[in-house]
Amino acid sequence: MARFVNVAAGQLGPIARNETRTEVVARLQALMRRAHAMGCHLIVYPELALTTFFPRWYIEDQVEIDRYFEREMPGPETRLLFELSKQLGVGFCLGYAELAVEDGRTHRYNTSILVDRDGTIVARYRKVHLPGHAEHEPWRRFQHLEKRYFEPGPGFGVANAFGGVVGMAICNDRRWPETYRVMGLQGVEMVLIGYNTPVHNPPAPEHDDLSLFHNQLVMQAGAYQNGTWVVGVAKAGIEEGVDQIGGSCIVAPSGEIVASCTTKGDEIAVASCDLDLCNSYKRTTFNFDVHRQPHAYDLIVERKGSSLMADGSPVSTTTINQGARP
Ligand code: ING
Repeated sequence: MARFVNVAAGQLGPIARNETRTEVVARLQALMRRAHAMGCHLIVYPELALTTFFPRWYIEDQVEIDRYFEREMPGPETRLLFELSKQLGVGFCLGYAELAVEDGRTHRYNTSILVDRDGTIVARYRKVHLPGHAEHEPWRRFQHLEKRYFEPGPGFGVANAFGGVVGMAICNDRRWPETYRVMGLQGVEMVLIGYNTPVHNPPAPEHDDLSLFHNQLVMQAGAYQNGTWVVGVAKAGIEEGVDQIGGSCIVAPSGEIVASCTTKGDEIAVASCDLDLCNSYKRTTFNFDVHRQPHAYDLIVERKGSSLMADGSPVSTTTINQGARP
């Protein structure tokens, strides 16, 4: 049998610093209408999809920083998107900067929500892997201050939605295998990932030419190794002078890319995703219960950084296999 979810990757081109939420919501609505016209049940939008990617700047005034955050969701300007979602019967995944007051304390997260076809929020995820740096580093062509502006979230969950098991991750999360495996262990069948990825990575410019390759590599690997669909959606193009990759795509549990955007602007790429295609991978090659050997994996949780031998050389597998720990 088949369990089809018709999905649109709702890629955005640049969002200017002075673009209002109302203007951005109009762009999101236009993409949702196009997705609906293609028979989609779900549209996935990028990370921080309501504003420009503000962590590219060192901003000292907290009032100015907080202008990029949402205190309520839906809020007065985003409500229109929820209403269209309910009207069209198209659910969505939306990334935004969340300002939350919990137990009297203010928290700031890089967040995404999953909204069902009736316009109700069914899941919320707060980005775990915050890349970049926390202090102003003027040597960089542009900053990447997510470690300054956001707190890491508690972890990766899944939700029963769209006829299957759906999970979320955000941008840098997609580069870490733990992201997919933690959701894989919860039976995830579709992982929704928005991203804002500059072509240029100041600490490692030699990686720049590989930015699109790395984007696809990690999502294809995550999909195949966990028998899940993966939908990756870019905020693309030259945004306030910084060129960000496109490469939005929909990856099947086989690891094959079944749909992808070809521009760096507002664009949808659509696929009819049969969630039952996950089964043959989850029941054979990646039948975790039959094949995994957790007794061999404890370093993954015990150790944050990789340990190096006294002379600075990496720990040899021989050392680990003998159980001796340097
Ligand atoms: N952006 C980038 C990402 O992980 C980055 C940061 C770029 C890390 C290039 C490594 C190399 O896709 C966000 N927002 O995480």
